[in-house]
Parts: sequence; C-alpha cells; structure tokens
Amino acid sequence: MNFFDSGEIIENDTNFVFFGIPWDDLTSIESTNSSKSPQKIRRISENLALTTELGFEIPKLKFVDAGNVLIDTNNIETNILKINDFVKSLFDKKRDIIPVMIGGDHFCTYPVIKAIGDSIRNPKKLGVLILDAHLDLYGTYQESAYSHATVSHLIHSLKFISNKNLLIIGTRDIDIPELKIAKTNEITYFNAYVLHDIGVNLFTEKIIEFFEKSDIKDLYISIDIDAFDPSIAPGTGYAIPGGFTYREVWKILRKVAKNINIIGFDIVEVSPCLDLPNNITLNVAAKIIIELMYFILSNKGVEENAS
Ligand SMILES: [Mn+2]
Repeated sequence: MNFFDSGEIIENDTNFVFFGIPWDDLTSIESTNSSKSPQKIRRISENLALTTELGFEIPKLKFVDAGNVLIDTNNIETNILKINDFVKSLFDKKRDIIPVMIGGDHFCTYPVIKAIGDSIRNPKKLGVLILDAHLDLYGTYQESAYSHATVSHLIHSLKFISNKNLLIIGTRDIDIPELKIAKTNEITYFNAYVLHDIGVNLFTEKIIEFFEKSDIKDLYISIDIDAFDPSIAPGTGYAIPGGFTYREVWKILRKVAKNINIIGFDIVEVSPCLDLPNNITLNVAAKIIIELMYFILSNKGVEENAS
C-alpha cells in the first residue's frame, strides 16, 4: 500500500519522494507509537479525495513512495547511518528530488537534515523551519544526547546550521534549561500565542523576513504534529493547549512556499494509538503533506486551477 496509491520508482519527472522512518525509540513518553504512522498515513490516504483544496489533481503532483527505512531498533548509530544512506540514495537517483519524511519521533529529523546538508551544493544557504510546541533544545535528556527532546539542539550543532538559519515556531511548553540554551545561543523562536496577537499574515511575514535577512535560498520544514492544537491533532504524546489550527498552518505553508524554495519537509510525532476513532490526526497529517506538496509545486510554475 502506497501513499495515495503512487508508484515507487523515481523517474526523470518525479517531484517528491515520500518515505517513512518507523522509529520511535527516542521518545520520552511510553504510550506513543509514532513508528506506526507512516503505514497508517498511507492507509488513510486511500480514503481521501484526489484533488487539493485549490483544485489541483493529486496524481499530477508526481510523487513516489519509496517505502520505509529499515530500522534496527537496538542501535542508534547504525540507524543514523541507515537514514543517511537512504536519503543520499534518493538524491543519487534525482538531484532535485524533494524528500517528504514521515516519522517516527522527532529525532528522525536530525539524520535527514544532516544527509540533505551533505547532499546539496550550498548548505550554508539552507534554512530550517521547525513547527513544534517544544524547543527540543535539551543538551541531554534522560541521560542521552540522542532524544526527540534534543533534536533542535543537534540540528543547531550541524556545521551548516546557526542561529541565523534555524527558526522554531509554535512553542508553548518550554522547560527552564531549554530557555537558557535558547538565550545563550540566541536561537529565535516565535511562541504560538504571537500568531493570535498579530494574526497569521503578519506572523508569516516575520518567518519569511527571518530567512530573507540571512539570505536563505532553500528551506527544510519539520512539522512536529504537536505544533497543531490538540483539538485538531490529539494523536500525539504531548498534547499541549494553545496550538495552531489546521487553517493557520495551511496559510503559513502556502505563503512560505511562495517566497522560499522548499527542498524537503517532514511530519513527525503522529501517534495513531492516541488518535480519535475517526483518525482526525492522521487526516491532518495526510492533508498537510499533500497540500504542502502542491504549494511547493505551484511555486515552481504549475498553475493553480482555482484560488
Ligand atoms: Mn519536537
């Protein structure tokens, strides 16, 4: 079963490659099962209609489903290497392919960004936008440097990432050590309430301005599902009130994609066992993936059928 019944082989005209990382060992909460979400999101996509909200036919997005990275749950270093090799193999098949990763817990984002940075020509022009209720900036968490709670810290430590090209938005559950790390390193984050204070349009302009100031050309977006308000996305380990609505995230992504070249994105921390019986969280994830694919493609010159 593939995402929206897509093919599996990357061709010359393929735009996106969907793949799963079924790995949730580095979460800090036991009742979650985000490792199951790649397969569940594939299954839920069977029930969704085949046009985007702006009327674009989904089969014309030209994406393939490359399956899942094979995860050896016992060895973190081995898994990081496997993810690295998997992502690099996608670029070997097509240089400008846009990877779309489905976690897994948020740690999965770190090896993906590392592999992308190592694969593109000018990683210093790469920006990273993280949507998350949390900063994930702990240096170590539960005595490990490898955790979903240290992922932003690890990303910030990459040689091509600094406080100039990393932005975190949607935060509203920040711990004291993380706040200190953010202050010391002058890491920029926009708390979720700011969107409600200034409105989604101005909020999005501030995001674009941040990356334009740093002369960023390419952007990777990592979406922790807990950036959404739990009323729309309850299926996640840390359900923190005060998050974004679906429409707010949709509007942010639409405008960001119009202004900055998006070269990859992910959705992580979707936990199917905590979802409602009608699979609302899986639907949010599947919809956002397909809508964002369309926003990226329309920015590359494909016309909008409706607006
Ligand atoms: Mn996170």
